[in-house]
Amino acid sequence: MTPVTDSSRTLLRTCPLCEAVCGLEVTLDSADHITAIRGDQADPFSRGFLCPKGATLGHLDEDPDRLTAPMVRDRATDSWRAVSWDEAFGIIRERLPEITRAHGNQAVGLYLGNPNAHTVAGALYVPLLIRALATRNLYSASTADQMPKQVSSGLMFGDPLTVAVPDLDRTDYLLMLGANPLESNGSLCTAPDFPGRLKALKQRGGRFVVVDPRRTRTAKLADEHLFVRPGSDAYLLFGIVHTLFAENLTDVRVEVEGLDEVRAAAAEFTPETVAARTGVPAETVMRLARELAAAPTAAVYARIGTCTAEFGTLTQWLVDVINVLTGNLDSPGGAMFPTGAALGIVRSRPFRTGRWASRVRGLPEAMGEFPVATLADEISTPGDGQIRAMVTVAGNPVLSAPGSSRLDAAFADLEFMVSVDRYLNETTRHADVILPPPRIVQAPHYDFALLQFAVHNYARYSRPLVPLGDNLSEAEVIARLALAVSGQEPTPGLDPLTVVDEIVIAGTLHKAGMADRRTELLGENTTEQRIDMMLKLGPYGEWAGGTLNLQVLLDNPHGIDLGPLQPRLPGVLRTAGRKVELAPRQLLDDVARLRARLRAAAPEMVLVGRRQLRSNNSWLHNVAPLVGGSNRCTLHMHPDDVARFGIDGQVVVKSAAGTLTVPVEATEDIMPGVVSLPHGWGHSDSAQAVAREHAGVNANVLTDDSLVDAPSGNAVFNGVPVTLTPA
Ligand SMILES: Nc1nc2c(c(=O)[nH]1)N[C@H]1C(S)=C(S)[C@@H](COP(=O)(O)OP(=O)(O)OC[C@H]3O[C@@H](n4cnc5c(=O)[nH]c(N)nc54)[C@H](O)[C@@H]3O)O[C@H]1N2
Ligand SMILES: Nc1nc2c(c(=O)[nH]1)N[C@H]1C(S)=C(S)[C@@H](COP(=O)(O)OP(=O)(O)OC[C@H]3O[C@@H](n4cnc5c(=O)[nH]c(N)nc54)[C@H](O)[C@@H]3O)O[C@H]1N2
Ligand code: SF4
Ligand SMILES: [Mo]
Repeated sequence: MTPVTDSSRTLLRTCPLCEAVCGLEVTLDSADHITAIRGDQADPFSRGFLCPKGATLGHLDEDPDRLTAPMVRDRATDSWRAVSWDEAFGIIRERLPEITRAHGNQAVGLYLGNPNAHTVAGALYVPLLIRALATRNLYSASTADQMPKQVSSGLMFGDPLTVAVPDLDRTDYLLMLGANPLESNGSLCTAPDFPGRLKALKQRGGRFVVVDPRRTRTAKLADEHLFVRPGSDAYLLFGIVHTLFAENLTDVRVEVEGLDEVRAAAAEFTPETVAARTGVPAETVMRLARELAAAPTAAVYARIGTCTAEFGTLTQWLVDVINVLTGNLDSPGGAMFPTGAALGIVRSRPFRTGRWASRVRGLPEAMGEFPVATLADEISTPGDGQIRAMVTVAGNPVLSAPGSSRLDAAFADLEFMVSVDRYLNETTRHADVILPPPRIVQAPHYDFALLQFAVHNYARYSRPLVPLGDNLSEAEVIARLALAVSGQEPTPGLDPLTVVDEIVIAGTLHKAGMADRRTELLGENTTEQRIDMMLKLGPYGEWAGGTLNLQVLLDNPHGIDLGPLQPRLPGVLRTAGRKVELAPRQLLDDVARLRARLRAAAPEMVLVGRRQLRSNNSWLHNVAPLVGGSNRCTLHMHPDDVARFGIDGQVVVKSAAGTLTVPVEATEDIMPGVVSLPHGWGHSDSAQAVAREHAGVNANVLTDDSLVDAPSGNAVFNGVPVTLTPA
């Protein structure tokens, strides 16, 4: 341990970089520089776990390329200058409302990127910006990620936020498809030290099977790894469902609607039929079904590899169908619904999609959003409702969205763009104004979203470790941006944040019948008072018969253990009949699309993605200790394919959407016929010095934005047909 002297201090905070929500011990010197980061041993959930990204948060903080003042671009010279906050908001107030006055609200698009799921500003203040813009042109990383899970959960359970997660610490059998938590640290399954939890599963005698076209580090840890043809997981899972019915292995323990319809839908997907398409032998499919049925407890878990695919929603649906059929939904050791501590949105009507459709391609909305795969269409296609201005918050869609060359070109044609971001990067270079959030250590932290998906109920709040100084909090940036896009000036003497917080607090208390308790809310500012209110009204809250409030979390800065996951059916259901909808009409209809593709000729070579431990989507490549070594942008390819195509060093990869030249890394750990390229690279023109040196190529030049998973509109990143030629 470094001794804590007068000039240095060690403080606690949650890591905001990924879904594992690890507790950190951050040592700061007298000038508030981060001098050391360790895992917080006393955090009851993460128990000291730390990965290389969390450990290098100090380097990110000291990055000389990180923006520390608002930036404005001169379009004529394409040059940037730092300006005051007042000047930055003044420009926005002048330019953006002019565009909506002339062309209507739809003329402004909003893209919300991944880090919004990790910030208080994203959770509590971005909704204000959404309301201020009042546009249907709302896009986010969700449709490049987990929308299939949300749509299937919404249709089955009535609420898209009611997502079942594997009860990782108690299950006897885990079937994992398309996830690699040894690199990603887990997703839609908040579990710090996911690797340690998987080892514990094995140590207690459990079994763990991985299905992935690559033999990943996770697959190597597993008891069994099965190669699967990319994009074919829905067939594999249907084969399991078929077997469960055919061999009378079902044991449904929750109230469901639609059991017969599922049986009928699965009838044609026999293990033999699906084997040719998936590459998984029929006997193996049947054995998986028998093992899942026989295990005392079991959970099926499928993540990004299966979501960002042509049949993402059907796959996610079948995951929970199997969890139901084997008696494991909502049961300890199975797939369970976590209970987060903060009051969530209470949905009164069952979830549905397609309440409106996108202008150009007629794609249905889901959760109020259009697919990011059609953002370029909406900017580039003239007509009434065309997007002419964009706001991006914490996103880099020029690297992360499918068919991103089109998006890059479309952004260049915008009349005006504002980005809230830490960096000048591939996306924000198109902005007229960039508004930077403060240092991570200057932000408060509570995981509103991620703790709803945690494998153990838990809560932790961190106050800012360092005062804001001249910076604005990201909450205030968003609140002032919301005013500016409406053409409003802040009222002198009134803090815009306080104004919006008071409105939210009054509305929430009124709805809860607690209007007279405003003065009881604790906290240093109105943001904290909102958090106190959400905790008090939440399931463990002081105002709901429990004991939780902000003070309890402040008194327990390592976080508090709220116990193992508990059964929550039927209370958590929001379906019309308050039963699990096992066969939603919309999904049964989509089975026709799946059936039609069963016998389609398979492309010779297909592309999938992969994540790297020391990367974070598109934005940690400027942190020197993280890049290099194994963290490089290379195309993984089986040695037989390398030899067959006569490739030596570099290869030209061509898809329907674009062409890239990339270095090849031959590895036995990938299926023949499949190549893998990580996303988030492609920094050759970057303003960030380190990232530019480790540029790599943008995988999304190859992905095709004309293709989406029909029910959710989700992007298709895996199973992209490609051709390969030696460079
Ligand atoms: N081919 C392919 N493409 C993919 C994927 C894939 O597997 N394959 N995965 C998809 C997935 S799952 C996701 S989630 C998306 C992610 O894609 P995006 O939503 O575009 O998110 P990031 O690439 O993580 O970019 C985050 C941006 O936020 C900025 N930032 C970081 N912290 C903060 C902050 O605190 N506040 C603000 N305002 N900005 C911040 C960073 O500088 C960066 O510009 O990519 C998707 N794209
Ligand atoms: N280090 C690191 N951690 C991260 C991120 C990061 O960029 N870097 N990103 C974060 C984000 S935004 C997310 S959403 C999560 C995602 O977390 P995970 O879901 O664990 O994502 P990956 O590690 O990409 O693992 C996906 C796996 O799916 C496999 N796959 C590809 N196609 C198919 C297919 O058709 N079927 C099957 N069965 N498998 C397939 C790939 O080979 C890969 O091994 O990770 C988060 N954590
Ligand atoms: S696993 Fe995720 S939350 Fe934990 S230290 Fe690493 S980046 Fe941070
Ligand atoms: Mo993601």
